[in-house]
Formats: sequence, structure tokens, C-alpha cells
Amino acid sequence: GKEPLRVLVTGAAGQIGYSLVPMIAKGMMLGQDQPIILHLLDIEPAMEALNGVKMELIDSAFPLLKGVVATTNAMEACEDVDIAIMVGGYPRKEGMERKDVMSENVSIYKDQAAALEMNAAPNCKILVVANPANTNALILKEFAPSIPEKDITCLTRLDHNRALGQISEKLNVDVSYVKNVILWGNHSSTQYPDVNHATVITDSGEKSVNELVADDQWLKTEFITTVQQRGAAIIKARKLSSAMSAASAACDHIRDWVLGTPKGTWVSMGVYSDGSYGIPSGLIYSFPVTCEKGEWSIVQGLKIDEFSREKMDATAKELIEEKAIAHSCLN
Ligand code: NAX
Repeated sequence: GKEPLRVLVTGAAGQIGYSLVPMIAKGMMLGQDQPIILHLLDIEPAMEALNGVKMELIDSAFPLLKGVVATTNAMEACEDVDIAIMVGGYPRKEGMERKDVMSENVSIYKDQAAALEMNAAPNCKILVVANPANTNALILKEFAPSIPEKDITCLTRLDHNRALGQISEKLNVDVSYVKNVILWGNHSSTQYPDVNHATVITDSGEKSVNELVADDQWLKTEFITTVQQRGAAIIKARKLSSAMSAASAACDHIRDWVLGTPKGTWVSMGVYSDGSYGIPSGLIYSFPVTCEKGEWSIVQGLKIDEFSREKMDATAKELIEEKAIAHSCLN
């Protein structure tokens, strides 16, 4: 059989962690033939809860799970990891300014960048989930200069999947027949879910979502705001933020990155901009990507209309502002 892969989950005592670790241990992230050693990191106040998660992992008797390391030491947690899923972060508390939350997270991501750089396996693939996800990933990159840009990404797959879900509901078609939506930009309320290139697989071939929905008004307004504000709707309903869907999206992100996207299908990932589609380089921005042999590449040559251009630039502008706030926290 295969050698086990070491998968780090930070913030593993939190609610996304609780949904995510059993998915990984059941092979939903790296496949049914891939043994796993889980590395779980959290902070001292959560250590008891983290040990509880470790106990439940043992009690689940997952055949693929070959070991669990549970620790509050970032250096130890990062030792030889092949995949790092960064879920741990400082939550926004009532009365806190955006800058204060940013400042807490910048210092966390600065430290964890150093731990990954020193201890992770070469070519470790990193996914930042914790908010502000794009900017945390950017800070991680800046403080881990030896980790290649291509190995540092952030999660926008949840937003991508939410867009697939809304189209599937609207057209009353199986979600697996909907493909090639795009989530552009920041994982925030300025994100732009775009269906201009999306299709549905039907008995008579692939049809454009624009044509099938045949309601430009809905696509340009309600669809976009529903996807953008879905996180808030979940909090309102559950009194807790999205966890199951976030964990599932993190599995999708890593699975497609490592094992490849199906032919003719792209997915959305927050990746280092190379200037594609006029998005400034030096930002972690969500693009449509295809993956092959463990490498993502941005889908090129899509036609961008004026409506999309404006929305893509607005979310880029917000990321430039976040980057400036993050940098001001470093002084
Ligand atoms: P929880 O508060 O339940 O869990 C966070 C965990 O991180 C806690 O156990 C905490 O002790 C731990 N932690 C704090 N500082 C840490 C550090 N320095 N090192 C290691 N662990 C640390 O939050 P949860 O609901 O699990 O959400 C986690 C993060 O995901 C949040 O930042 C949240 O905003 C973000 N999200 C991002 C999404 C995305 O699509 N990118 C969607 C879901 C989610 O909102």
C-alpha cells in the first residue's frame, strides 16, 4: 500500500475542525487508498477539547487513520506535513474593528508561516480557511519566502459550491450536472459569483446556464447576493457559522488540487495572481483553475463583459485595501 501522508489541521478543536477531521480520516480528501496521519494544532485553552477530538478519532477506528498528533506547539504540528489546512484563527468579537481582527490574525499567520517553512515537507500544499482567508494566505506567503507561491492557496470553494447549489435549486437539476461557475476575488461580501461560462449537462448536450435560467435580472441581482450573503444566512439559522459545508469544500479543494480536476471542468481557488484578467499580481485572488499532477493553473481566455469587469475590479480593490491594513499591523 501507499505510505501515509501527514495532514495538518490547525484550529482542530473548533467547529470546522470537528467536521473536517473525520472526512479526511475516511478518505474523502485524498482517496480511499491513501493512509493518513493527522496532525492537530490548537491553542492552550482548547487543549482539553483537542484531546477529546483525538479520543473520538481513535474511537472511530478509521481504517485509513495511521496516527494522530495533537499539540499546541506549532513547530511540532508542522513536522513533515504534506498538506496543511489552516483553519485556526482569531474570530471577530463584538465591538472589534476590522483592523484589530486583522492584527491578531497577521501575528498568528506570521508565526505559523515560520513553523511551516522550517518543518513542513518540501512541496507541502497549504490551504488557508481562516478569515480573512485571502489576506491570511498572503501574509503566510510573505513570511515563508522559501515556500513557492504555487503551494499557498485559500478557500473559496465553499462560495463556488454555494453558486452551484443555487443554480441547481433554480433549475431543479442535479447539482453534479452544473459546472464551471466562477467565484472571483475575495472570500468576503465583495466576492463575485459568475455564471457567464457555466453550463448544465443535459440529455441533448451541455447548455449554458444563462440560457436555461433565462432570467438575467435574477442572475445579476438575487443570485449574486444570495451567494455573497449565504454565510450570514447560515449564522442566522444555525446560530453558528457554516462548518459542515466549509469542511466539505476544504476536502473538495485539496482533492481536486492533488488528484486533478475532471476534463472540461474547472473549480475556484484563491491563488497568487500572476496578472491574469488584469488582476494585480501580489494578491491572493480567487480564479477559475484546472488542476493536473498536483499543480493548479488559471483558466485563460474567458471573455469578460463590462458587468463582470466592474465586479472583479471591486473585489480586487478590497484585497488591496486588506493587504495595506495587514501591512500596517506589522509595524
Ligand atoms: P471556531 O472558533 O469554532 O474554531 C477556531 C479554532 O481555532 C478554535 O478551536 C481556536 O482555539 C483555534 N485557534 C485560535 N488561534 C489559533 C492558533 N493561533 N493556532 C491554532 N489554532 C488556533 O471557528 P470555525 O467555525 O471552525 O471557523 C474557523 C475559521 O474559518 C474562522 O476564521 C472562520 O471565519 C473561517 N471560515 C472560512 C470560510 C471560508 O470559506 N474560507 C467559511 C467558514 C468559516 O467562516
